[in-house]
Amino acid sequence: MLSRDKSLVAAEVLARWQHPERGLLAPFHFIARAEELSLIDELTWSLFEQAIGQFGRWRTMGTNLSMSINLSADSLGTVDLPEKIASLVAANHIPYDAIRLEITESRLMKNLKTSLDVLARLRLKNFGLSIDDFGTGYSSLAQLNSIPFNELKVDRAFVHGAAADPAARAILESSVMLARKLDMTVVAEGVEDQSDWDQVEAVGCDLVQGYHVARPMPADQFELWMETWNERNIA
Ligand code: G
Ligand code: MN
Repeated sequence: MLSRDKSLVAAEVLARWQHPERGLLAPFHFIARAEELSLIDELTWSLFEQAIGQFGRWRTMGTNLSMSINLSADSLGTVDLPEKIASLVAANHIPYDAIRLEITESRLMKNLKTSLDVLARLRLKNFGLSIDDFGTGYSSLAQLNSIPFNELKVDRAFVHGAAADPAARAILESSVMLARKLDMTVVAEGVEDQSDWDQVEAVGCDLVQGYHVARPMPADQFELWMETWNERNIA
């Protein structure tokens, strides 16, 4: 994720499955199934351990990057989740506010009641909370206001191509306005080209993410990319 001056603010952890026959699979192909089979907690936790460990090593190298990690709404029923995440993060010497937890809007709204307590306790510990794929989940204003999110990520359906699509642009603009009123940071997902970049800049998004910035890449490659990004882009 980049800020408007193109400085690197955060990186999102993206799950991939190296399948022996089907090649490299994106989350679309396995997350919903893992949720159905109640395997999602195990998968998420394995990702957390790998990602937080890696992030701890990057922080020791001196970066003050944040890390965004996707959390399934299904996991928010686990009462000891805030303590579990907190001890992993603390063990790696990472401040809680350098971690942003992303929860998909549509799945969250289905079991909001049971999730609220866990979300509130995560936020009290100072973890960042992001509402992901915003615009696809029909949250009401009252619901949004009842959850302590501090970041809203507009779904790429309303970002990529928005310059030429008045309906998408209307949703993008209203999402930015809403986030402002609720005092949340706004992230535009799916910025794939310069025209998307210009559009999200014009409507006032705070942060930008997408193929135009970088394609998803393995951690060792990202380490090199990160080292040179600021040098290449900030005069
Ligand atoms: O639901 P969530 O926003 O966490 O989805 C992230 C997924 O979106 C990742 O698997 C990633 O590969 C994909 N992605 C990231 N940036 C872009 C982009 O600019 N365009 C498209 N089409 N997909 C993207
Ligand atoms: Mn996400």
